[in-house]
Amino acid sequence: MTPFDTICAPITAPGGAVAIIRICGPEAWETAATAFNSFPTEPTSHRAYYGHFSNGDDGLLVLFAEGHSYTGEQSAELNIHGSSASVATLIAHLEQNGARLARPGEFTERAFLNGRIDLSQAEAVNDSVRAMTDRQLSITNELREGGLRTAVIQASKSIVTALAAIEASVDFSEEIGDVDPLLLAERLNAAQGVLTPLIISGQNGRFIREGIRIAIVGPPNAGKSSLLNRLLGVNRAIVTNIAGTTRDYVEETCILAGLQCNLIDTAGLREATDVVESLGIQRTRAMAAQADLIWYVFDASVGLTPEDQTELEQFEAPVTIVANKADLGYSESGVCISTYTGSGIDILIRDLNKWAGDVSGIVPNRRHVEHLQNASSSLSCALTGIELDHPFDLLVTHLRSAIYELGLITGETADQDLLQRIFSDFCIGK
Ligand SMILES: Nc1nc2c(ncn2[C@@H]2O[C@H](COP(=O)(O)OP(=O)(O)O)[C@@H](O)[C@H]2O)c(=O)[nH]1
Ligand SMILES: [Mg+2]
Repeated sequence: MTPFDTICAPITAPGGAVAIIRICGPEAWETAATAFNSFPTEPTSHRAYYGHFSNGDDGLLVLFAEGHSYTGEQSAELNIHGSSASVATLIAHLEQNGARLARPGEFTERAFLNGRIDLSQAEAVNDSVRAMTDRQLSITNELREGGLRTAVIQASKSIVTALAAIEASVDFSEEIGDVDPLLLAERLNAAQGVLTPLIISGQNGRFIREGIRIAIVGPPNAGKSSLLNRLLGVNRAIVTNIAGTTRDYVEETCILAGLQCNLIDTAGLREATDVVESLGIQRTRAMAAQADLIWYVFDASVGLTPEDQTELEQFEAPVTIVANKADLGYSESGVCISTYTGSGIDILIRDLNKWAGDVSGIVPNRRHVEHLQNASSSLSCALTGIELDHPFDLLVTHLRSAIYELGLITGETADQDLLQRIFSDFCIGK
């Protein structure tokens, strides 16, 4: 195990009734003992002890022996009352008695460096903490439990075996003879067979994983802000019957049909009457360009105008047309809703759900998908090489690069830069 120093940090968010401070490293128990009046003479892993802490607070101390903790190192968790005063005084005491304040993500980084989890699992820890919907949580659980790690190792093994066979046949051609190209192709196809469904599931699950950016766009007075308010269940955006009420965009996150949605209400599209409105409309177009999905809202009693048609042709993102004010009129185009009566909103949400797709099992994140794709195209190059009877030593580069790409997912081939990028995204205490 890598020798590390002893670190500490609150692992709970401020504001709760209870706070937990974790200490981990070679002197974790020793440091905890300086802060706790009932430290046992024979400390036992996974036991909780009641007593008083150095700051006068009372609570529980839980001990974890080396090899049996989150990071793999000796650890202690101090359960105290959740006030900021209690946390700050205890942390100050620990800092004076052998521990240093942990950097963001340092506990999980140590778990990774100590080989308890791979990089994909470490990333999933962060996602578990941030999951907003039960679908995000279940994706994240699968990754955290090592679903991707197992699959990637399996693919990697097939490639390594193929590579070893080629290298042996190059080095010892007289003793071993040539490699059977069919056998080689079979190994690489086996690896492809693992990677392809992972890539598809990562792509299909993107919106469930990351949430959906939905820009609510359309002519003034169509009821865009009313729709936002209705979906949020609060009067977030100003609604009036004056065209041009919404000038700046309003962005809010909510959960619709179990999907994390970032709803962006925008200024109505029309010839602006003043500078502020025209800047607002510029922002509307920028929001529409960045959105995953556009809800184009128009007034059903007015109908879709030629101006609407022109706007609709310009969007690059997929568009769902929404005919609002169904209580006043009817439109053939799009989903008919009324933000007044609430009619049709369920259909709009069902449409969203269908649009976002469904996935189950292992859903790799964007970073994983990128490396899976790179590995997969290297394998394709190697397979083409085999088909075209290329000399086997030319395949070696492709196979090495596939192994390297897969190693970036598990972290095996990750450099310091990549690790830093990933762990700096964590909060302190993770
Ligand atoms: N009859 C009716 N009026 C609506 C409906 N939704 C919004 N409105 C009204 O339409 C006007 C414009 O609404 P607003 O949400 O500000 O539209 P926006 O300019 O597109 O954001 C307001 O007077 C709303 O009360 C609806 O479903 N039915
Ligand atoms: Mg508005």
